[in-house]
Amino acid sequence: MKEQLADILDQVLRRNPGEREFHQAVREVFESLEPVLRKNPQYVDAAVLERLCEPERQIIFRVPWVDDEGRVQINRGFRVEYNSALGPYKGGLRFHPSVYLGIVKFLGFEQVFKNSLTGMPIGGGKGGSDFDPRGRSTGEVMRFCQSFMTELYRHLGEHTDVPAGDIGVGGREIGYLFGQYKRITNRWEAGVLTGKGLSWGGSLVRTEATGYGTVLFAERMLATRGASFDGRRVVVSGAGNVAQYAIQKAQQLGAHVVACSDSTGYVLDERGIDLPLLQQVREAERLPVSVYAERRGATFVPGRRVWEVGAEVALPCATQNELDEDDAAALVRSGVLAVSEGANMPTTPAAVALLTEAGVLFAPGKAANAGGVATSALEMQQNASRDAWTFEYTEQRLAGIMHGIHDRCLATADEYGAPGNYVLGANIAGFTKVADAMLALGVV
Ligand code: NDP
Ligand code: 2IT
Repeated sequence: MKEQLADILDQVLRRNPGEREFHQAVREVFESLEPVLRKNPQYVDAAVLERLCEPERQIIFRVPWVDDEGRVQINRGFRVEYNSALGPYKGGLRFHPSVYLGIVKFLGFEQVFKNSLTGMPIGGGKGGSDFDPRGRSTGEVMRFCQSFMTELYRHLGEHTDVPAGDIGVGGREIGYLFGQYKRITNRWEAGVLTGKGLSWGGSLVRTEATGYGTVLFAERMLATRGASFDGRRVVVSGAGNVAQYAIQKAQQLGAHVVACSDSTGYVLDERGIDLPLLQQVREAERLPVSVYAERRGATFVPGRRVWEVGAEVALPCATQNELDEDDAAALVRSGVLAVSEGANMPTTPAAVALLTEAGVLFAPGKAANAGGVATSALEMQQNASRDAWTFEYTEQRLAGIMHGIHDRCLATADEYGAPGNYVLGANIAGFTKVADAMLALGVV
């Protein structure tokens, strides 16, 4: 079985040259699957793995737009419709200069397993563009979003493919994308995008859901060792959507959140992060975290990673491969108890190994950050029934889903003889549901 897995992985690497992040994501899942394939040879016979490594559809398109100086700009747009065995393609759009096919495929691959873990009827997809929204005016962002949707709309639909936000795509961008979709199709089709504003079809708690879910997962994980967030020193990376609401929920649970970051460096604020000020700086004014530090009288450390300050709970909420072996070693030296991934694949494989060997509780992103997409599915549910739920009810649903994912990961890890291994539990539990659906649907 090991050899068969190695052969399939080899094929994946050969067929997708240069897509480093995609290779990493596939390799990480494959490392968990040997016991499940041994027990279920039908998955091997039906080439489920080979099919899972080939997206159902990959769309790449030109996005032309005109900047404020009247110059024509060209970006590249992507949508990888990865797997629809469990439901319509579902997953975010990322606007960041580092976006290329390998990033979108890694995110789409992860999304398939994550969405399966939520227990909701959603398949996996991901998209985005190498457009860099930083330094662009609101008018430029709007024209870019309109051009992007002018091509993408024909591939979308509430029963077909339902995008949402990711890095560089928040409420503002979803508004422009939704507006253009509505204009082109002449349909007020709320279920075609999630993360919408509350007055035009959005769901309460969607904005908070990813960060909240990451902390709720970590809370449940800490409880398995009789521990909690109360009084703990917490460090968060990133300062965007996921980071902000991870900070908020951790603070609600009594944690002392002392640091966060962005691509320019990190802020150390021993008095505890002042979230309203951080949101004023990052959301309202779209400025770097150094401005927060200046206004707050906190320390800003340029060009370094936040992990060096040490923490009892670490929440990586920025981007892929942002916590490496050295960072993990620094965290272990500082006595870290748990790491819960708010971002997608933020911890390098060597860092995961080091944390696991040191006995640190480790929650992989496809389980810990699933609260965002799960609440997107709740938004779709409200849209389909033309209903709007309360904050309390929606948050209760989110908590139930996160606890369910946690417990399923743990039970699956136990079943396969790896107690406490959330990586193995998440990969196998996520895989099994999709694999069974793919078998049932025939060779498609
Ligand atoms: P935002 O755009 O709101 O924030 C991203 C944050 O990460 C910013 O602080 C940004 O800093 C920082 N960042 C981005 N790229 C880099 C980089 N290459 N190096 C260092 N810092 C970087 O995005 P989100 O908060 O929505 O997303 C954060 C992570 O969470 C991503 O991995 C995303 O895939 C994942 N995620 C998001 C979900 C959601 O619902 N939004 C759901 C599940 C996962 P700067 O502004 O300086 O670039
Ligand atoms: O990575 C993710 O799960 C997201 N960016 C959210 C996807 C969604 O459809 O809400």
